[in-house]
Amino acid sequence: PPVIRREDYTPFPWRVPQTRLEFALGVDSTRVVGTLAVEPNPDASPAEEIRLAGDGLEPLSVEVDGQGANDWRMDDGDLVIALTPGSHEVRVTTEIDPAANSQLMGLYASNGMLCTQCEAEGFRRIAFFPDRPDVLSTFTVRMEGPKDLFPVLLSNGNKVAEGDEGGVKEAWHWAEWHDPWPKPSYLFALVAGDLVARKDTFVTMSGREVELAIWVRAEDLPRTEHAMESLKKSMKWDEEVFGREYDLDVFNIVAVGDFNMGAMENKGLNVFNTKYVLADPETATDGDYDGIEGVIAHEYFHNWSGNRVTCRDWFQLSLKEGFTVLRDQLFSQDMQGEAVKRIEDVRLLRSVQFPEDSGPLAHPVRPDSFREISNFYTSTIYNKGAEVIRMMRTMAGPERFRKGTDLYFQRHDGEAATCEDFVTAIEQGADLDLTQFRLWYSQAGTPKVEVDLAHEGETATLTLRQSVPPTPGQPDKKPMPIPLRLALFDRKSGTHRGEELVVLDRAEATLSFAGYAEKPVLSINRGYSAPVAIEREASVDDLVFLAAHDDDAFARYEAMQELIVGHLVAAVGDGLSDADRDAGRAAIGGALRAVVADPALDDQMRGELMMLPSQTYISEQLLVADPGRIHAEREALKGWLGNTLEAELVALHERASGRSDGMSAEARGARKVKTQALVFLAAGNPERAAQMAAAQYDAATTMTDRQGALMVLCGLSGVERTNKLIDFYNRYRSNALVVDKWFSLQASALHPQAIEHVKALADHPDFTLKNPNRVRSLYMAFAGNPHAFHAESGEGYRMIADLILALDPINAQTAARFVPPLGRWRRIEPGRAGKMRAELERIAEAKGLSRDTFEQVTRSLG
Ligand code: DPP
Ligand code: ZN
Repeated sequence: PPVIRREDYTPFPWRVPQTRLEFALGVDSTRVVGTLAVEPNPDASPAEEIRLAGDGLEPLSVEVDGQGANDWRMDDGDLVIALTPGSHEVRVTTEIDPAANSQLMGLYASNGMLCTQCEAEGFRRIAFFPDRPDVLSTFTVRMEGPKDLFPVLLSNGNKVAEGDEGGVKEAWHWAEWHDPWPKPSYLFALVAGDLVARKDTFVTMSGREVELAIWVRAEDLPRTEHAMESLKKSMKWDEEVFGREYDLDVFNIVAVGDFNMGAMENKGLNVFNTKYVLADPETATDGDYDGIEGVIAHEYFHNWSGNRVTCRDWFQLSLKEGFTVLRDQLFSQDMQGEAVKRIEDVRLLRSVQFPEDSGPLAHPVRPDSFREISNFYTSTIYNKGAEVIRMMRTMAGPERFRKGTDLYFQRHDGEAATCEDFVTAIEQGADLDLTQFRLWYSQAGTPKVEVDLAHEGETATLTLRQSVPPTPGQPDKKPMPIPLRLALFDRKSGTHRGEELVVLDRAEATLSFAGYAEKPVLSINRGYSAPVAIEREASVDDLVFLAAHDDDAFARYEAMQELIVGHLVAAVGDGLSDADRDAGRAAIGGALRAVVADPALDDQMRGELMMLPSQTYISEQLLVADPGRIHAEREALKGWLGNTLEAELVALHERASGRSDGMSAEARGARKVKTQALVFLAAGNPERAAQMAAAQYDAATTMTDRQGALMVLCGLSGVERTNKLIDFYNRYRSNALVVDKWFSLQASALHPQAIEHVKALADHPDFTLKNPNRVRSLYMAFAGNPHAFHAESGEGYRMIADLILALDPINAQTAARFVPPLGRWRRIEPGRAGKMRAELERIAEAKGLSRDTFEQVTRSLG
């Protein structure tokens, strides 16, 4: 497959002001007639033919200006038609088989309904079209189909007509939709099925009433309330915080059980994975509730950051994704509380994006080349992209940043823009000089900042040194502007004299702070103001101090993490003397005890502070990691803490159990610390923890409590584990999303037989490779299970490679997502690394690999 390069961009020679699509719908056969009004693009060099992208399509008829055309050819799946200069009408008929579409790209059948997914390049599986984001067209869609199978017919925009008469067959009906906003084909959507809606209305800031509908299967209707509330909150928030008003009379959301991604922002007709719509306390966890709120907001916010202003080409993907992630993060901070949300976002960044950025798949926020764009829907594009824009906001302040985004929306409304356009608008609107800052878009790799604080006389001297590591294709890097919020604490009073924002824009800088008779305690990168790795030799005392006293919640969490990471990295490195091990554990135990006891903390924050750093994050600190040793040391520490703090943890569990019912913030916090307490106790006193977990399971009034208890039991051996797993399955077997949890809990458990469990689950009647949620629930959970995936025998690696090979022909996009865990081999100890590499080679040798998997495997072996 060819490599596509950003520098090769040229505009499309034709414009397509109008597109009319006519669908005769059937599950096994759908006929599509596409009529395109085309005219030469004055901004491009003229062409004598038009290339319409196709993927697996055959033209049944080709007409130009109402006449059958002969002057056309097929080229690599595309339809190339000769055209004389001037405006034309091009009409092409094709037929597709939605039921056979297991890739879930284009038009496909899910549970009897028909739906679409077009981003990034799925539209070319439906109709021949210039399927690229810089070709914007006004779409009119007429669809007809059997009324009994498809009583509901939806597309983008507004429904303009419908009827029962005139269908190709009796008992058919039809509907016509018109979307007044020109859009690229990746935002096209169509849904036909037996659906019911939760309806509501929203009055916009200018007083227009918008009809809201969330379409689901009838039995799911009771679980749509939270999604609807989230939608209304998102609409209001985007008006208040970004000044963005909704622009159609209807906003439809459809929930689909078979979906590759989380959700899709098609204009006026968002299509969602059921996972991000359906919730009630009995079947969804607090995390699921937050996920729904965040994803509903994200897709809604795309209406401006993505749809009204779209991307010129797919290299600009972060233009809409990074910005929209930032927008949904700020929204969730406002809904849920800033501190906890920020900690969660940073944890995700460091556990997914950092490993990506330090491995063979590292790429800049604005990539330079790709073979398959689906592989670039990455944590770098999304999460690092959001961090990069967040830094601009930090440097400008929220008010000036808003001036920048206002300018961006105003200047580029209706256009296909670039990351450069965005930066320029922020630069001018917010009055910032972002010349050097643009490096954040072009340089891959997580910058490292070495921090040293010296003290002499009355002066504290801070030295900062940055370096950006080499990444594939980018051996040498330049220093970037790194905004660091910092404060110097007086050890005695436990206070500081105010926070400063320092922008480190050179390789090295030294700052002096006068008037400190004693050496202060440094709190740096507060609020995680820059997505960098801070390296410093902070003393255990300083970290304990910050964990207890820092007034920045993130910095407090960070101090806890640093304290534990420092200890574990030393333990798995050269090993610790008994005395050092005891001292390290005592410090961590003391800090954790203080967290458990601190009356000033709410439980949500307490739960964050109690969390041990993840295995991936610890591995990231090491050039070459031994997963077995890290796992053993981490578990040993957990066990020691569970043992040493047993009384406190049991008391915490008991106290929290008294107030963990309902959906209040307090109850949610209580649920969080309950399960945290059980996690430590399970490592320290498994018998007692098993009893407590079984009791928590039985008394549970929410999925959060029930799943938390079952998660703990899954890691233990014994009869309670079996009993509760059986009970859970029987209780929820008809609910696919909860059955997913049942698979995941077993696949991610630290149980010694996890590999055997996963093998057995792959043969379970409920397991299928056809449903991405189900595949991920078993195998993504397994690939993230440090102890089972990294089994010394290499069996875990083999299982993931076998999965990739089996899934690739069915769903290439999803299969390729399983390559990165194997691609980490260079950072793993040689014994395991050889086995991981061998599995990648085995995949690479397979015949007929998809472009998706081929690209990821090649880069990973690279
Ligand atoms: N649906 C995906 C998202 O919203 C891709 N646009 O991020
Ligand atoms: Zn998005």
